[in-house]
Amino acid sequence: MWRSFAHTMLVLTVVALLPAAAPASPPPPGEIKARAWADFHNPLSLASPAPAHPDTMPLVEEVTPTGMGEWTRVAFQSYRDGNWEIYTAGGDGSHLTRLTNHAGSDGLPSFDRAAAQVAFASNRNENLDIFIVRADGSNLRQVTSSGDDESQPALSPQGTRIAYARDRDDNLDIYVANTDGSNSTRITYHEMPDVDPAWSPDGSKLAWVNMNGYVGSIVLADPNGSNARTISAPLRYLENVTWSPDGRFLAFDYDADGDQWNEIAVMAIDGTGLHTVYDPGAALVDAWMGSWTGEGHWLAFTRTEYVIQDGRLYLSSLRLQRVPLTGGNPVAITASLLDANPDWRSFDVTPPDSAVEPLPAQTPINFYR
Ligand SMILES: [Ca+2]
Ligand SMILES: [Ca+2]
Ligand SMILES: [Ca+2]
Ligand SMILES: [Ca+2]
Repeated sequence: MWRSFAHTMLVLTVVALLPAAAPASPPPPGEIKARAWADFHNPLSLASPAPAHPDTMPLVEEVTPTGMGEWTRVAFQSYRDGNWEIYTAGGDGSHLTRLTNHAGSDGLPSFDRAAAQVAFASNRNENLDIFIVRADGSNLRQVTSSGDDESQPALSPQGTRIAYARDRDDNLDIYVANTDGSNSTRITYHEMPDVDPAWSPDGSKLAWVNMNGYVGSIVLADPNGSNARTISAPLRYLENVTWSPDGRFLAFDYDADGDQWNEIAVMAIDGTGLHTVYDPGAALVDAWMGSWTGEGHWLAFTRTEYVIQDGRLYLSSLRLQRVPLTGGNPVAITASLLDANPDWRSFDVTPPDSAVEPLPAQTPINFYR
């Protein structure tokens, strides 16, 4: 979630801070992205103003109802009301519920396993802090309150602990605390940014990303930081690590083919089998990994499109979509072009059968004779 947080909340601010001098000839889009990426860890991203080109974002996308709204929930952030807020909806976009209503930027939602509560990051108190709210919008409470920026919250599956990244003295590290904020413990001590924590489905492991410039490596450890080991090669623009429901695989996004724009990829937790699942296949488009669907057949993600104006990268649209784990065409989750960072939960292991097949009216009881 680390760069998504930056991207989603901050790209506009970041680009606004870049030198104003125009080059003799415009740099290629990839170079502009690389330049913006260098500042993406700046937590001020949450203070991002509205997307730059709202006129280019008509809300026109159709979503086909599938009935999954009754057995799935997706937490996400949306700018649809002119301010980053936390929402939930069914996996088909139905049952839309807004959980926050504050002038500050609220983003990066994380469900517990039961989808009973949502953790999120907010800059409503000047710097970034972690908050938790019930899935019905009640019982909002603040988990962190330091003057540092705390972000990228990951609720443990049981909903009792929370992992997050804290930016202290310009060094991002992973912390784990109880959900009331007590017992906050730092578990990484690298000079480089340690970001994007993710709990295994049984709560016994944490994965996170250790950054080094444009590349990141996936680290796996116990929740107290012990037994840490790096399980991936350095991957360009790596972010948004998330576990499969069976705990055997990780999905994330990175630039697999070297064209600067991110694809969604899957790898086993022993580091083998790295392969690309989905490539948007266009310049100025990233796929940001969000969450596996509960039954594990789909990957929910943010399709992120950019525009370049005056040599700067701007967000153009953010769409929630899901793509089959086996690859193929994405399906829309919501209809807005201003939604990002989905976290998906399903309440059943498998979708319910839609109907029992009725027997023919005249079927004899002794039909097998
Ligand atoms: Ca808000
Ligand atoms: Ca803080
Ligand atoms: Ca660090
Ligand atoms: Ca790419």
